[in-house]
Amino acid sequence: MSEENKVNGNSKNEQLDQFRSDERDKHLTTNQGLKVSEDEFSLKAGSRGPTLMEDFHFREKMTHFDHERIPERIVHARGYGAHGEFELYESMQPYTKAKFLQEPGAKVPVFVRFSTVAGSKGSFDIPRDVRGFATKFYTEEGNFDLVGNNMPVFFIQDAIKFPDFVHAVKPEPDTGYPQAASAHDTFWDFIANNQESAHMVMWLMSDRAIPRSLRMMEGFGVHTFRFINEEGKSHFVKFHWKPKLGVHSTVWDEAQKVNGKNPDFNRQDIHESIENGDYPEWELGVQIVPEEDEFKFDFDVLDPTKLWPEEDVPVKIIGKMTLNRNVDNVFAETEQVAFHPGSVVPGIDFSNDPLLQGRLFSYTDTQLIRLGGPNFHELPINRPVCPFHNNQRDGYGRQTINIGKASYHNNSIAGNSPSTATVEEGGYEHYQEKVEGRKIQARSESFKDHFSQATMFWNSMSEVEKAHIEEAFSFELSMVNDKAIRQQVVDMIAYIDLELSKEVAANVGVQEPIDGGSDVTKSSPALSQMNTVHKPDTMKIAVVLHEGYNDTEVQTVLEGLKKNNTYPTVISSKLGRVKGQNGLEVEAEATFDTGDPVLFDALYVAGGKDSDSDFTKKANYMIKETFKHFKPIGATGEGIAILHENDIADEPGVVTGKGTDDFLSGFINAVSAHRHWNRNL
Ligand code: HDE
Repeated sequence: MSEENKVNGNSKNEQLDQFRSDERDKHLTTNQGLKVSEDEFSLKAGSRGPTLMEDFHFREKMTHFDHERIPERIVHARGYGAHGEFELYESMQPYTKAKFLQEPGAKVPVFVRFSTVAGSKGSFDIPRDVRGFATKFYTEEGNFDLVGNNMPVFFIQDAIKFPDFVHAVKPEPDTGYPQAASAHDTFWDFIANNQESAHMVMWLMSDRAIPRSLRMMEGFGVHTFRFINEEGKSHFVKFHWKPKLGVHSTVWDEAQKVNGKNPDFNRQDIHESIENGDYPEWELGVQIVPEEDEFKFDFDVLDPTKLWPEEDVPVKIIGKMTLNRNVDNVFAETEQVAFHPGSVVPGIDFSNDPLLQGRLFSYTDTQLIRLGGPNFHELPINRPVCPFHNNQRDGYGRQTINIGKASYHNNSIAGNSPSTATVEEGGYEHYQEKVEGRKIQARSESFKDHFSQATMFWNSMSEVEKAHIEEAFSFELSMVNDKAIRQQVVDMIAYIDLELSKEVAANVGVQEPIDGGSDVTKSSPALSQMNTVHKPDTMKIAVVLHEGYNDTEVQTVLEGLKKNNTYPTVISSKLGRVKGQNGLEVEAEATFDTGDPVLFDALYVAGGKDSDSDFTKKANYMIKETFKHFKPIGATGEGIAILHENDIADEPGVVTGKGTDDFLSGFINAVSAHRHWNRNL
């Protein structure tokens, strides 16, 4: 185990250590422990003869290799995992008896897996898609899994429709494409014919679907859960993760290019930030509604296509999660981790949200096929840090060696153990909700308004965000071949906002809708990304220079950028040392070929006296792309002349000057702002 893995005295980390294996400085052996003397040549009858069956090492090695893959997750296949801890700020004792939510300052280990939803495991990182945000809290009372997304609502209201929805978004069955994209006929056909999706589709068309970083997105439990306190009283609760760096996105043109230039952009970004010690942090928030207030809203709290506006039900911040350790082995940890919304601890319970209810079945079922049997809870990443005992036995891959004869309850030969625990002893008791009703397959009347919150979302967007949503609808529908589907979707958008639907109609070659319109005027400012946190921290800055740059200016800027916790990368025509006019040497870590501007948050052009036309041409490309994606640009020295060729020096977020403190603070301010939307493009 590496030294840094030992540091934080984290109980999950200590447990995982028993399973870690360091192969360095060891002899190569078979799985039976036999030392191997030859690993390059199979056993043959003569050096030019046939391979012999007797070569047990070859057979074992090849057989194991042949079985290295397991089925990828049907959804959320492409994931990134990391370890960390959750620390409580404020006791939730009035609302829940969950032990890890009692003592301010108490910490529990966590494992988080982020994911895209539709794409397969080898797809790219920034499709237009929902992101999974699943957290396993390893508490002393057992594992609590908060299996959420980066959007607070969902496409459907009832779990029975999930297979249909997923079939529609996945590559079309007769062609096998498109990969990791909703921009195709079956997805939009599903949307138009299942209009409960209206609200979620607005989120999917918004900037939230193309996050700049996994570290810069919110997380939501989506469903209404329950908190149960010591007295047995229930409150409805919704969970939120709020990123300390704020919520930031890419723009669509940029995202598409990033996917080609670096398909691992998001995973590399978070991996590196953890390695650098810039640990990603989120605060945990809860919205709490007393059970008596269940019917006080103009929507049903059980409906997963509805959110609770933060202005109506404030988000109480109760703790912080820090991700501070990358996995040692992606397969063993990120791939084999098994989440389940039904993994709860005393004090947390479910609501009757029909989507949640169905999920409570699906997650165990899916692990049985994916992880090959019922013992996946014994895999190191899935084990709780508290003891677990029951009468479940045997099955594929069983690791526990249960001793004794009794594997049934009740028994007398083992003194009726393992014994059930009373509530006082920490036994889980389901909340005794009173339920009455006929068995029926129907949508509740209270679930029938599909458009009000979709309109509220639209009303809450800034002009820029609205423009992005319109562009996203136009892009996606332009990829739909069947004109009738395009028309149907546009007709549906009309019930969210008539103007929006008209604009989209004009862009995608269908009739303007006749019916539609909405009288919803409500908005929720908390939904707009414009109102988020802005910091320069961990922003990636491309620093473009050539031989003969101004040493003093470049040095001041590079040092200043680092001091402000940004990550500068020097880019030049070729890798290696680049000399300034007075002899300073800086290392170019990327070339124009590998350091594409879409991979950076901002650009600083220093140029250089000895630059040639090829350098200027490429620096100009960097400027144009960065400008087009609304990102900050700074220039000093010869860089200013290159900038002037583009006629953008007076545009917002473009900073020029000498490489002094003034320039630096102007540039850092521009970097903090992240995007400068009011440019003349
Ligand atoms: Fe999932 N979902 N889901 N889901 N989900 C899975 O479980 C399912 C839903 C979410 O990183 C699967 O282990 C149904 C909502 C995340 O390992 C599967 C329904 C939300 C992850 C499954 C939903 C989620 C999954 C596939 C509709 C946000 C990745 C692999 C009723 C609250 C977890 C697996 C990870 C994964 C079923 C809807 C979040 C098939 C039936 C709503 C973050 O069991």
